[in-house]
Amino acid sequence: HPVAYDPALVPGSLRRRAVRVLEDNWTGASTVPSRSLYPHQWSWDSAFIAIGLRHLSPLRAQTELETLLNAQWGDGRIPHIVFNPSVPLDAYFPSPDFWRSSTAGRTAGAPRTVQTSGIVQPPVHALAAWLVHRSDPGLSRARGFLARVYPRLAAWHRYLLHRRDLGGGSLASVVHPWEQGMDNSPCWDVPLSRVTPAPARSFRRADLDHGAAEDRPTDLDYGRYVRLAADYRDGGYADGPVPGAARPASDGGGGGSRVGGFAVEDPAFNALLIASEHALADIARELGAPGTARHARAERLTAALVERLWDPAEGMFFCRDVRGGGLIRERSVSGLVPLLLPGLPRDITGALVRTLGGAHFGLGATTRLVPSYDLLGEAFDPHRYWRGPAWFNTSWLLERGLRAHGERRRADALRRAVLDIAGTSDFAEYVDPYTGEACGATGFGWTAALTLDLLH
Ligand code: 9YW
Repeated sequence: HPVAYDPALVPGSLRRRAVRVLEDNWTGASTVPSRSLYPHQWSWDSAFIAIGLRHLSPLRAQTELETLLNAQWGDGRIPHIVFNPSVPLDAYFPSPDFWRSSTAGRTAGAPRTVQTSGIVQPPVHALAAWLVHRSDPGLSRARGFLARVYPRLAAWHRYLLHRRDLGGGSLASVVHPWEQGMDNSPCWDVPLSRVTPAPARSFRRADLDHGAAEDRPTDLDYGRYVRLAADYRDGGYADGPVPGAARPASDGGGGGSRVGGFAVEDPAFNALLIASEHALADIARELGAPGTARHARAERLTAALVERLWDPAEGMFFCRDVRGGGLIRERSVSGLVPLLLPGLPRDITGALVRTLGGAHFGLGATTRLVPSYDLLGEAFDPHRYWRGPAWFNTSWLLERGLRAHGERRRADALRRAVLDIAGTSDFAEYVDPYTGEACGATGFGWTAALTLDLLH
């Protein structure tokens, strides 16, 4: 039931409308994902937004990333939210008084002057910085952009590769579903079931003021998100083994970490880290240092990703539940995102392309954008957030992956679908994967930004 492209539904040029969304969401130093739902700066949103902004204003694209990096913690982490102090506390939950970064995060080096969350989001930033540089190398060199961001991005990767290797197999773990960016993915159902939810009375969800309840995560999900985040905060946002406790076992069955019951190695999070490590190598070379060691590390990480998360029988990557042990056999779009990586063996890229077009994701057959979750999965719901709807950032990543591996026809079709449906849905946050019907917020930042990128 793909949506036909109907230019009559698209007044004004698509480019002009996308630019308008980015203008409306610009705050002066960064861009909000959505004026209504998300009125602060989000980490991976800003990276995707910078990738689009570079076509509009390379200076603003650089500023977007610099603003985020100014909120980096001393231990290297880039927080998932940087709060805008002029937005009322009750506009978004969890607000700064929940995270208490400048006090609870002191040991981990949280900044004193800006309030942030204490968890992270996928590391798309070095990739974004490199693409932003390439859009206007003259301006970038004149402003010393790469020279300024390089040490910060290197510290960010160091944090993920050292402090977050909780499974002992070289990959980074996420310690909260919000860190992976696909908040209520069915992949988290089993690891989250071990978490005792915080009582519903102990917090107030601001998202339900702006979004339909049936499109959002449930109250039970939120109870568990709050418990995990509060425990992490109460432990001072410390990562890694508790002194004196057993080290995490390399089979992924370890305990011994200070963080709570949730630790997962996710394919998209790690694939983005690897793509960004390649970008960091390119940045190093541009700055006159050899990039070879970083490229080599990215290749080693690619091998670790395949060894720990690839399932040849299913033709896709799965998450690994570091606490419970073993792969989580839920088919999420996350398990296709590694197609982005240049160094994957051909049999793996071939299998990923087949899975993308097969019955579970239906791309080019029953769907035009990539659904966030298995169309045949028991938990599939075409409207509920990351449990089925199609999101534009993941389709953008897969469009790149298809193109990088010579799948031009499929890449062209996916590009066309992103542009059509972004326009007809008024730059929706996410859409029904069958009909393209808009869900969540409209005028969404990364949808507009990635539309601009694909128009160029
Ligand atoms: C929330 C801002 C963020 C995205 C996430 C998305 C959602 C925040 O919005 O999370 O309150 O649920 O899941 O990926 O960065 O756009």
